[in-house]
Amino acid sequence: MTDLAAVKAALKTQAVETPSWAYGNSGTRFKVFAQAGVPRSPWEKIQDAARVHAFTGVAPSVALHIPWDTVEDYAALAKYAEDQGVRLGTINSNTFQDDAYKLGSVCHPDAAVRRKAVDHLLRCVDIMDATGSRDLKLWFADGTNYPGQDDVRARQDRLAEGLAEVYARLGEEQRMLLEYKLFEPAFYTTDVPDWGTAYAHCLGLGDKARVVVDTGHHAPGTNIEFIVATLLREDKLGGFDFNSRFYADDDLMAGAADPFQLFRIMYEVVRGGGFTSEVAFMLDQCHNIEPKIPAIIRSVMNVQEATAKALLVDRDALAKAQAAGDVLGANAVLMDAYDTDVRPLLRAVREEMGVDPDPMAAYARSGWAEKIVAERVGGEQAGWGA
Ligand code: PSV
Ligand code: MN
Ligand code: MN
Repeated sequence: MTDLAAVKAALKTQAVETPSWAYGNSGTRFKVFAQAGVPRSPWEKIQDAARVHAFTGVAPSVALHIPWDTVEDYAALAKYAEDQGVRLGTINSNTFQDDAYKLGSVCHPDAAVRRKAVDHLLRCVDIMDATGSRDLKLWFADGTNYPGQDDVRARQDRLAEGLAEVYARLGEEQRMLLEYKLFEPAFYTTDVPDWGTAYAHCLGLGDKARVVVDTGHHAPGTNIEFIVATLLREDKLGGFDFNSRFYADDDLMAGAADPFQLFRIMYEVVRGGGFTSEVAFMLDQCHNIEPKIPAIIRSVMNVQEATAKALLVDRDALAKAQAAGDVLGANAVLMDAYDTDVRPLLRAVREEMGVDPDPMAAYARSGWAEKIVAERVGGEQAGWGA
């Protein structure tokens, strides 16, 4: 039997971080479809993130992306976020948009380009000091397109050297989260293509370096929950970038493509003792054709639903069936939890938290969408590439 009160209590502590870039305009390499009312600055992105938290109760922080979210005074931005009811979370670095990075950033063959990239990462840690952020999330677009283009092994050495310099700059409470991605923009080799490479670098660096699992960054058919179980077992799982994929790095709403996979991942998190603040639950999504704020609210709710189902797994019954070699019985225990309609439970949890039981409807009624369309006119709209 699962303890329903404990499940509710756990759900109330969940925190899903939303990404500043999901609030801005984004698109594919073919077209960016501009939406009315989209934030024109980091300050306005924070306003929108605060709405997501207000209506869900479980999205208390917003991740920044530097330099997209450049401001003069980061402490003031942190204070502004607090006044809005959220806080600034993970700092994401960006070493992929300058011309200098055509052949890579921290793995580039030219030491001057590597210096520029590492300096940017160090600057990100300065920003973390000002914002009070715990985590620096590193994703590198580095790699090669053609066999022989560069020395693949030397690139690993350059990567290790750059990471070590940044790691040494971290404060006591700060962490480095290293994100892997199978391919894109590089197509032949990617310098951090998989969890094993990320794990090896993190292991070499030390306890403050952890792997981040972006659910969209694997080959089709990859058993992501196995990776999660392994990283948790090694105490090296730093967090997630949740999103959905059908084909590659699609960045669609979490839980939209494969809610069963999200449940299986969350089960391993719960099973592995990862349902703590040590594991950061983040979204990494782009809403190109759908309204952004409701899409982010929906994504947060999808993560909550997967979590609720994972918490509902009758672990005693599962352990018994597993120990008895009862294949079908064990599978049935897991499926019983997955097949539970957790929406009434989550409505009750929200009511107890003082949040509207139906966040989507509450947001629609709030008038925020109309207000930002009316007020946010003119200026540069901020988003991917801004
Ligand atoms: C690029 O693939 C990417 O989507 C990575 O997942 C990063 O986390 C994100 O961009 C932000 O840099
Ligand atoms: Mn990501
Ligand atoms: Mn990605």
